[in-house]
Amino acid sequence: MLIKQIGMARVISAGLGIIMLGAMLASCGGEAEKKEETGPPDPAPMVAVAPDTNLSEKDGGTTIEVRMNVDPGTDFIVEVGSSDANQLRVSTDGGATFGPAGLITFNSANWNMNHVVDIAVVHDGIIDGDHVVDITVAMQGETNPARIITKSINVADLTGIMMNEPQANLSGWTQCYASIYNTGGTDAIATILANCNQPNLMLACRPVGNPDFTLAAYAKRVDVTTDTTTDISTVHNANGVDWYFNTSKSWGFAPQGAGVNKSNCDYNDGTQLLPEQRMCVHTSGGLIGSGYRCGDNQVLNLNSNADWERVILQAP
Ligand SMILES: [Ca+2]
Ligand SMILES: [Ca+2]
Repeated sequence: MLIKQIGMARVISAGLGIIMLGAMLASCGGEAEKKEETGPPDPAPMVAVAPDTNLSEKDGGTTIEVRMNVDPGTDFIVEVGSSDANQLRVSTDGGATFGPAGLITFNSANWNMNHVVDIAVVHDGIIDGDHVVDITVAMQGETNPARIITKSINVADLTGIMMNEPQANLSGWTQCYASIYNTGGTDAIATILANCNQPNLMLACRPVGNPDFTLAAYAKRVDVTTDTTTDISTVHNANGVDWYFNTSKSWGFAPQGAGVNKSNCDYNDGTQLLPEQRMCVHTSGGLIGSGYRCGDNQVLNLNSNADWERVILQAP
């Protein structure tokens, strides 16, 4: 009974929940061990604010907040780790550096203050499916699973069309082509594809000088460059995006299932679904042409426009 009361008091103050109580009861076999349990609660980290549990590569990330259950009296080092640093990375220094793990030092001055831990989604640049990643919080070096707090986060693959995506988030990608929308008749598509020869390609567009892409989408290189002929409505679906490509018509993407009107670029006559999520570049005779859209052409027609650019990025 004594053990149970102590155990319950610990649960209330420790915030580690029933798992910790169960572990302590299981370990209390004899009288000598019971006496050892009569001291103050063990210092242990606790997660005061839990993370978002559903993220995608379209998200920047989430945060958790960590503090101690009691004053540790001396320096107590907590390690926050990611079970898969290829999907989620953590920062315990306010976002200055991200890695597979980070440390927080608690002491009598800060034990009861929430320390914000930033968790960043890795934009890996590959079509790698969804992953469940465990974020763990425990005393540095802790190996007892009952004393390790685990928060599982689902990280969905990046699919579909990104809007207002910071290029800085696309850590797996390198730029292999860019031109202003008024460029036409000079850049050979064969040369562009020779430079953009990695297995994944992303088409993107934005105002010149803007660090964020107004629109961006990617898929396997073979999908982004599948010839959809000069037909007005044929698309090729891949990675949640409808693609079209022909060296004498146009090159671009539209929302999955929303239909296209390649005349010669995808043209919004006022009836298109999701016109703001469509990108199109004219092509002619194997060359990139001037224009045409980065969003809704009824809002902004980019033929001969000198202020917007189209960009191609690649990833292994
Ligand atoms: Ca991923
Ligand atoms: Ca991915």
